[in-house]
Amino acid sequence: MVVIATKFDKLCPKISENVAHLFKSPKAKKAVDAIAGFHGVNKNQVLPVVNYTDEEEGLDAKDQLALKALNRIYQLIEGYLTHHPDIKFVPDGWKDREDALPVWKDDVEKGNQLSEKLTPFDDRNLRILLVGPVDSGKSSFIDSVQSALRSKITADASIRFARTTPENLSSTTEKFKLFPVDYVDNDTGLLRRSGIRLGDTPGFQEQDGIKEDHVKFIISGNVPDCYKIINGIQDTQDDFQRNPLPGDKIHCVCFVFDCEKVQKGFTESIKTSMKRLQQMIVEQGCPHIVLLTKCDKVSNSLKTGRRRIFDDGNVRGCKDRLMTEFYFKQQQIYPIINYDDQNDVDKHTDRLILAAFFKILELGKNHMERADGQV
Ligand SMILES: Nc1nc2c(ncn2[C@@H]2O[C@H](COP(=O)(O)OP(=O)(O)OP(=O)(O)O)[C@@H](O)[C@H]2O)c(=O)[nH]1
Ligand SMILES: [Mg+2]
Repeated sequence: MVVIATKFDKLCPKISENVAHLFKSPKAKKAVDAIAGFHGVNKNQVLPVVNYTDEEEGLDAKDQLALKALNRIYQLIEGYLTHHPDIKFVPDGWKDREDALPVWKDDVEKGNQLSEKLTPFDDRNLRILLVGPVDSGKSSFIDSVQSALRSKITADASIRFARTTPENLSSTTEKFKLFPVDYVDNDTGLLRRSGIRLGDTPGFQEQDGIKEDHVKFIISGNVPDCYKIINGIQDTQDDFQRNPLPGDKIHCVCFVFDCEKVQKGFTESIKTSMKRLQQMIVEQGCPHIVLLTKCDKVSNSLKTGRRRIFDDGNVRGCKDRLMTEFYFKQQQIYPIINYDDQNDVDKHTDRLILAAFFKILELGKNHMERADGQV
């Protein structure tokens, strides 16, 4: 442990002229002793600094103290690691994910890439399901994928209305609804319908609403399109598909979590539901990924730009929390920002959304082929 002790210029104003004054000052020495005593650490673990506040230029004395503190921290870590050779630091690869995002230099290249990824599904039905807590951005993701594919803002799935009660939210989506995925045909420039369907569901809420069993019925293909599930699903109901066809089943599930809520922490009931859901999906052998939405809400730099999302400390913190709380793997987590109230699509938002969407297609296709006995 170290203690960073700030505002030493208040005890020793001459420090700005020469940092050596600090080490001669009896007042500063007394303060270091008191801080060390208070925290029960050695005096050399108390690191005096003077922070930059409103200066426009760098000051040697402040720089020296900050670097001295950093150097001391480095020495302590190095010493600790020498005595604990079993601890190894392996880069976790999160930052490298930025380089793995899809790239294109112009609209033609983007169109070629989309055709390459989507034409294999022109005559194959692929069903993708979005699940997660209420208000997490499930419907917005469906719209965001459509917007990125058409290079035009689309809002078919999400419903715009101001929520009046931020606590105890009820889902705005009430039905299980399949949205066909369209993309621009490279030859004709017209919209082309793929066999991909994005399935929207109501969000998990504190009370009532969708439950894990309902999702299980949907994954198994028992629930027809546009089924109102906010009131529950009974296998005795007329439209319940008792003998679903293979094409009615779900091929990939996307868990959707909102960064802001991850940061605040979920209630026990949502945590339990998400864990049960995850367990059930694994038991069903259905692949899944995690969409971490609303990254713009936890980061000032992401509010205005979408670059370097993998460098953002708050987004990383949310990703880490999902990994420790739900045991998701890092590779399964895709940070995104949905199109919310933008007038137009932009390349950096598209790249994040399409990275997640392409992964979903890959997982879904593999699952479909395994189910068909092709591999
Ligand atoms: N800033 C920001 N807002 C978002 C993002 N994604 C969704 N939203 C907003 O969050 C709210 C909820 O989004 P929805 O897509 O309706 O969420 P949902 O999960 O479908 O909600 P339910 O169907 O009610 O469970 C809407 O007001 C969206 O505009 C995002 O990435 N960033
Ligand atoms: Mg919704």
